[in-house]
Amino acid sequence: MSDKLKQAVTDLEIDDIAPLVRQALDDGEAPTAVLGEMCAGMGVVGELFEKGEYYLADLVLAGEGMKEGLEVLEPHLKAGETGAKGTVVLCTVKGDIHDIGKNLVATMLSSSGFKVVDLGTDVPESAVVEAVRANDAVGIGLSVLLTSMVQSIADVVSALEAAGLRSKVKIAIGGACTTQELADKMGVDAIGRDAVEAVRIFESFCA
Ligand code: B1M
Repeated sequence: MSDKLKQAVTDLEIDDIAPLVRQALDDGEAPTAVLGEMCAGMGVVGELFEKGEYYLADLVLAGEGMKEGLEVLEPHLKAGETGAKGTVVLCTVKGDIHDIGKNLVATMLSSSGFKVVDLGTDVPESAVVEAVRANDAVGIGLSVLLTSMVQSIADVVSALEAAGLRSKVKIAIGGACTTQELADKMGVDAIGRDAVEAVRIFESFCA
């Protein structure tokens, strides 16, 4: 596979991203491989931002490009949508508005047979509890990218405990700032490093 797509994301060649995704799919590349290439480009964008070579406006641009690419990719990833495996409540935690990774996890879970209740971004713990109750969810996926917002994970756990729901639902976290150590500290059940691993985790929760 060429790394044209990764390069286009890295170089913020936003208008090239969706056409390159289309071309890769036409060339017979697996949708998950195309996705991996886009994510790799986004990783480099993050590194350049950290080094001070890219600015916030560049992150916004990269985010827009990813969304355009994903619009082309998502119908191909969603082929197996049924909802039969159970319901997962998914969101980005309170204080955090990053949603590209969460949206990918939602797509992969749906395509693997889960019903996904996506609450969006910057979601308070009360909304998570309400959604778990209303949808009889088997799992919760929390996306967390900002180190400053990890306390929001503990807030969800505490709110579930207070509502008497903690033992009925498994929680997985994921996103740039999450680690196994953090998962242990916050009292959640698993950490998913990418969208494919997230699917494996929720499948294991249902087994
Ligand atoms: Co922000 N940002 N950002 N940002 N941003 C990061 C996260 C950062 C690491 C960049 C950096 O400094 N290197 C840094 C956080 C540092 C930290 O706290 N450790 C950062 C910062 C500081 C900020 C702001 C504070 C900047 C500012 O305002 N000064 C601000 C915060 C706003 C807020 O949330 N309150 C901010 C804003 C933004 C934009 C809005 C401009 C934009 C987001 C656009 C959007 O999401 N709609 C943005 C972007 C694009 C990024 C980076 C560059 C890319 C994130 C991304 O989309 N990656 C990011 C750098 C990085 O992550 N290396 C960065 C691609 C995506 C596919 O990967 O989200 O990791 P990811 O998801 C993966 C896995 O992590 C996993 O699966 C996904 C698919 O494989 N996964 C899960 C994710 N969620 C999961 C949930 C699960 C399981 C797996 O549940 C079970």
